[in-house]
Amino acid sequence: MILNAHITPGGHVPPRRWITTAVSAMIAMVMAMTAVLFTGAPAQAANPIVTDRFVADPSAHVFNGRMYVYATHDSDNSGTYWDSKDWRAYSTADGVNWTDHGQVFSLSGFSWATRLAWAPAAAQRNGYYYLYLPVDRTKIGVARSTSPTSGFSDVRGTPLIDTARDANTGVEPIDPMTFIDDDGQAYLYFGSSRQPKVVRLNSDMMSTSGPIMNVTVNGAPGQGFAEAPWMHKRNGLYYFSFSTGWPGQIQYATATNPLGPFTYRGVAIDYVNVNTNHASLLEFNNKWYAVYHKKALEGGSNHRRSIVADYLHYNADGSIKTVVQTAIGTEGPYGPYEMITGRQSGKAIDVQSGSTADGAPIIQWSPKPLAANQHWFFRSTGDGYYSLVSRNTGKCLDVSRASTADGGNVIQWPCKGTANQQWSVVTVDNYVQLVARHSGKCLEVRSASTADGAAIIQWTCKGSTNQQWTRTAM
Ligand code: FUB
Repeated sequence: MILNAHITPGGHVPPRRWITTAVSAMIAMVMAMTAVLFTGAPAQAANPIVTDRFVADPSAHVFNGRMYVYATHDSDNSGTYWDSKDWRAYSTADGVNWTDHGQVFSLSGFSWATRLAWAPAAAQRNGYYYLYLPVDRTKIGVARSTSPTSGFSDVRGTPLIDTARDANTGVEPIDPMTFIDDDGQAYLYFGSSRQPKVVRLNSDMMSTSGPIMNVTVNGAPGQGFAEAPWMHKRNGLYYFSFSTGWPGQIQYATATNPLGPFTYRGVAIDYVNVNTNHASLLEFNNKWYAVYHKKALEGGSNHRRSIVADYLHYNADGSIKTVVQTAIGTEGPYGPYEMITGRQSGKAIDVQSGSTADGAPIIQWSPKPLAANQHWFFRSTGDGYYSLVSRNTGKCLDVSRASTADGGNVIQWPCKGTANQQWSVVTVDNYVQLVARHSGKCLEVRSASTADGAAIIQWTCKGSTNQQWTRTAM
């Protein structure tokens, strides 16, 4: 059951914060009581998607029209190592509102496992849901249930993969990923220590078929694969993505065969602010998502990570556009987004310091293609004007206090559809002017400055180059 409505009727996104104060503790208690009354406790929506605890290593899957995310439980570790003891699940029907399903399995469910409940994987087949769970850094077990969120048990009673028993597991068979191809063949990818592995699964999804094989990725720069393999298929092409190390990027490679060999194509997710990177790339409700982890809550660290979701986009040639990491996540528009650069300065319209606050000043800054605070979505009002929505925050470019004066400040503010947040786009040669609906004044770089940090303001339109802009698709 979805319990949280995280957007108030006015469309204002409440601040996201980690619960630390006594007042918040009381709120948490009430929320916990609510959780007892209902089947799922509320989680937050914008990034991170879970705010009441640390969770990591998302394995995201669409089952029956809903996205489920299975996670390592970082709040359950010592804080100095990845020594978690259980796994949790979250789900969403719309990519925005998340339901917390609590713990789905723990180390104690495997009689043969002792420690290190690491990155999970999941699959659905034949009326069952399967979790693939790496433990002890040496084994992967399978738990099965008829529900995606509860009732899982060890179906084999022994590991599916075991370094002590199986050939070619590699030294560290961790980070499983299950992929069922269109022809019904299922694969289990896993691995660390620079060598990804793959093995076919039988249709029972709890036994393997044939040998464990090495996955080859050709052409990756640097050291290539480190951990966190992920497989997805799009337009008949197999995309194999993985983390490159500690810290790591999520790089990806493609092939026409799920077993490879794969050819390096690029970076799907750049470095995050913790020393591991782990991502799911998937399509859900006709949009593509990157679900990954980073430090996003107070008290976060390399071992206390949080799961975030951002949209994933492709270029026309099937290559992945490196994910733009945002605060608003999938609450913001899907896009397309644009960078807006000044004709005179060549600098980009930028929310100062990537602030998420209401009222943050809009300035110009040197273009940074992956900076979400320099990306804007032109949302049509339907009558000839546009709101310019920040990719980072989902907030709108706004003339402060609806000033009509020359020099009126331009800020970000929650979108509310008022005329001081609406702009007409007037083409001048190969450039555009952006004219505020309420004042008729033009967006400009104050005093025609070419410096980083110069304020963006409104001024009487005069056709000068500091009032002209280039729009570039990102
Ligand atoms: O959570 C433990 C380990 O950290 C995972 O197995 C790796 O992918 C890394 O994210």
